[in-house]
Amino acid sequence: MSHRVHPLVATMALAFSGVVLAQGNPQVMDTVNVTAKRETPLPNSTAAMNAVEVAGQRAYVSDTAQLLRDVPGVSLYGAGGVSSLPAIHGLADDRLRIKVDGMDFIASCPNHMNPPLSYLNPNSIGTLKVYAGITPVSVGGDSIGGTIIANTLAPEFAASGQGVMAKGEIGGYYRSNNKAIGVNASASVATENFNVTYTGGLSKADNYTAGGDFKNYDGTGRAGHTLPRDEVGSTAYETRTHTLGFALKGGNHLVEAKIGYQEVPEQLYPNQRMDMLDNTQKRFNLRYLGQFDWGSLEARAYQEKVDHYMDFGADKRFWYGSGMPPTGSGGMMGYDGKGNGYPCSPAGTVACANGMPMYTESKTTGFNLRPMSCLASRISCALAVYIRVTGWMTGGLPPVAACTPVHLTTLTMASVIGPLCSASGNLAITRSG
Ligand SMILES: [Cu+2]
Repeated sequence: MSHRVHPLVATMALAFSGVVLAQGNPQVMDTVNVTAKRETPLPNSTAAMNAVEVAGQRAYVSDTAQLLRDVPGVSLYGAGGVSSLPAIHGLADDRLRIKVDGMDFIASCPNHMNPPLSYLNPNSIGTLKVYAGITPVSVGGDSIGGTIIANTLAPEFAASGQGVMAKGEIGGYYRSNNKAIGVNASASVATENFNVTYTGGLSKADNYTAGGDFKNYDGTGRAGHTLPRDEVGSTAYETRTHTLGFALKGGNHLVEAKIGYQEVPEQLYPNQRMDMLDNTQKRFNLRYLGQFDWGSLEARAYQEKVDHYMDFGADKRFWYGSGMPPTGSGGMMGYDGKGNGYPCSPAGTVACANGMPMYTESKTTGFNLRPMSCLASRISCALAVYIRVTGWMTGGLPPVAACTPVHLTTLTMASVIGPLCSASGNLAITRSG
């Protein structure tokens, strides 16, 4: 014989039994800790990549900016083979702040052929962060479109008792379309307190080939130089990038020095009537990072020097001018009616212009200081000073040749204080003449 107990009856029985039990033996609960992640008041980065995530793309990426192509809100202007220009929500160039190892670079070339990310080899990337839109003051602010923070690999030190640690890596790739070949290598030797690291990469490529003919002519503007109708002219490039770093660690103090050297003998631009025929960047970056009872202090001093030369490359017309041979190049239709320029004389006139060479020298010197208090982790105070000297420009065409060399000195002082201090300031002084 079985009895069914109504659920309401069972509930009331349990409730009253609890009252009786509680009256007899008072229960004292253990301490209950409730934890939750504190909301970050500052905007988080839209995307962040580390060396491991980047490693999988090194085999087919020659252009560091291409690593950002899948980041929401980021698009890339395809320019030279290794100099894509990132745009965040449609804003690019000087509307973005791009920091490389804490250094603020801008393109020295007036055509922005050498953007900051082009100075990094993809295999040297340690971390890559994108702030699309609002940028936290902790990374400097001062950008309308957003900020890109690229850092090379952080120095590694041997574990206690490990002795000397040595590691290295070598890689390479080959792409058949444009005969692109690249090699990269890194090596480091470290003790518990000292690290020396080299990273480098070489890449070289010819013009790439389209899926089929996309034009109905073979000429390039240079007599005797033609291109197949499926070959995209002015897409070849060659780069050589080297970075040597030293780091010294003692207790809570770290001192780093990094020396960078990049040479680009050639990078041609299919979207510009101009090509980069030589670009050399030398940079030196000295950093101190210390941890104290009150927080941390980061100080940095750096200098970048760029020598830039651009002119019409091999796949573009070199002789221009409205006159007819022998003193003119042949005008728009060329001396032969096929658009080819005539090597006329005397050069440097309206009727006969031999290319349009432009040289730019620039030197950027920067200092920044960033104390961070651990007592109020939302406060980040930074003081940065940038001094920029941009050199001179000369050219072959009369309008440019007539320009006097341009010297530009820019002094920027920026002080940034976090949201709790609710104040920020930026002072920029530009002098040209
Ligand atoms: Cu240029």
